[in-house]
Amino acid sequence: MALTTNKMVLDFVEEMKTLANPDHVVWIDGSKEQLDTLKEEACATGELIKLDQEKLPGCYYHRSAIDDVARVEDRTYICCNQEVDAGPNNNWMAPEDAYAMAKDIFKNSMVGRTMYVIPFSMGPIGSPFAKAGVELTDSIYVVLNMDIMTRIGARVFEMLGDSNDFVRGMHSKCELDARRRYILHFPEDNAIWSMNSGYGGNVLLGKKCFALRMASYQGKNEGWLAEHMLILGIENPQGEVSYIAGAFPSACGKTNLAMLIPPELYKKKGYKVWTVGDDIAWLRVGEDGRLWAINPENGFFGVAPGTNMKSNPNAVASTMKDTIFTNVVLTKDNTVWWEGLDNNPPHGALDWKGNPWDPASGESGAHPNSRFTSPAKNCPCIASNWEDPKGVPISAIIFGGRRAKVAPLVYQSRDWQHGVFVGSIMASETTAAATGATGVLRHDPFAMLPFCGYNMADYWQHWLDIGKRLTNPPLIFNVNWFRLDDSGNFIWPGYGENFRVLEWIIRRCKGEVDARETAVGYTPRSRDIDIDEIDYYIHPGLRFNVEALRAILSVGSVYWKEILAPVKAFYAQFGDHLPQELADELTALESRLWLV
Ligand code: OXD
Ligand code: MN
Repeated sequence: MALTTNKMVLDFVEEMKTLANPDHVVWIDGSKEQLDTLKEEACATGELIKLDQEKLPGCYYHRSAIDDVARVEDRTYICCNQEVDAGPNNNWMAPEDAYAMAKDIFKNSMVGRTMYVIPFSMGPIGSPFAKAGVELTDSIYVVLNMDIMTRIGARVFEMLGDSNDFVRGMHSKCELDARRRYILHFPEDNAIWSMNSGYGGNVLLGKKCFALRMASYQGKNEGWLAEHMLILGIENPQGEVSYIAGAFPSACGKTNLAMLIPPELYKKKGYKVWTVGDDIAWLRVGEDGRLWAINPENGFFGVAPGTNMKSNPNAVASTMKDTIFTNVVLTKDNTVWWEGLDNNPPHGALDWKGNPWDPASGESGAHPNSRFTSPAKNCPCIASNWEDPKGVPISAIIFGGRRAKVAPLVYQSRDWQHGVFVGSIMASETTAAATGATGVLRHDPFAMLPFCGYNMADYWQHWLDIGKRLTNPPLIFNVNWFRLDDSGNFIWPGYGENFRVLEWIIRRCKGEVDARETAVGYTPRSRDIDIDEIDYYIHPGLRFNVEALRAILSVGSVYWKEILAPVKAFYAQFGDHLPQELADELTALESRLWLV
């Protein structure tokens, strides 16, 4: 039975029902009984496998199709009227062509299946930040993941009332045919159509599709920001909490950073880290002229490999109940395993493809982009105010990526405009979170290249405009945990030790420490980053001393000069949409570099 009288919702459901022709339509009310029935049904068909309920209560296992394991950026489109509005950063299709193609693919795609209607909210219901969506899908896996990742059910329709302000999401697995796989966004119609995929990033439409691509477009029109950012709070020994938002490309450690445990040294002094979000932030200018942020999600869709009791005990704890695991190893006693979980790969297990797996074979058992979907409330370090409807005030923004050479461990931008420039020149080596080659350096401004729903140069302008409204803006920093030595080894220990850098950042925000002015921005004096009692658990062979610290704090002007031409070429793609301020910042950087 329909759960709303909102005519726009009813029309949308009716239109899609006529197109996809499901045998049944089921409205998801969010009740435990309904979700439990769906879990049983999915176990009966093999879509889910129930894990050992003693060891992993409420946990299930899923395998996706083997050619459907990551976001498909080359098949992801922004379908707006003018190509220039999508920008060179997006694939573009004219809306009428996209609708025609997609209708052909969706036609009768749900015959013999059930269409589930999922009302969902991005952001805590009742928050001024929150936005509603309705996702239609023929996948129980999607329903159950949406239940973890967003707030679903009848209460969302109460929030929506008669309003037309909801994203219309349509997803069908169709035949899971990779050649007809498309993720189409129609920002001008508030619609997302996703077909022939079952992979989370392509089908959990609240996440990348809505909370980033559609929301970034809405934010441009409505005066706010939707960002690929974690949010964390650092509590000092006096009990004051300062919040940091951080943008890093996919699979560069956002979840680990968001949940980090401070080194013993700091823990003893009384420092704590609280997680507000691990992937997405929606940010608004507050009445006090500060930038306020919420995490619009309700759970974590984390990368499993490499997650363990040392690298991220809080993430491991989050997965111990009510979690869905996708494409990891399934052990013979119905538990899960992945590379890097521990040093005891299981025998007699099945790999992510469902084949018997021999740990000695050299083949990995879990897919490198295998995932866990866990409720945020499971996380031991979740901030008590993580669902505060007004959000949290942001003191610092950090940008980061995988840079073998050029970027120092941390530097601070000169001001907001220069910070926007720093975000715009971000680049990182690609990872397994998207299909395509890994380890290739690409420009990924603000870690938003795959997620900005409109012309990225207009997005930079929007950031500059937001800055003008902030009377008390966050300071902007760039960090690089991934610098390599000449033999290709990481120099910085990373993980929990990154706290040492965050602490310097917060001291900068409070005006408690000075810095060295360099051509690229302000860097710490080596005496101001505490390197006492470093724990080398992740990189046992590593030894870090003050020389190494000086080396990674240094700004190698030779490397920096090498990035100027690629940045110019990257900027040139945006033609006259490029804000003059950024062109000026590039010129200013160039002249500063020639002075050193
Ligand atoms: C993610 C991604 O899943 O960025 O968060 O790919
Ligand atoms: Mn992400």
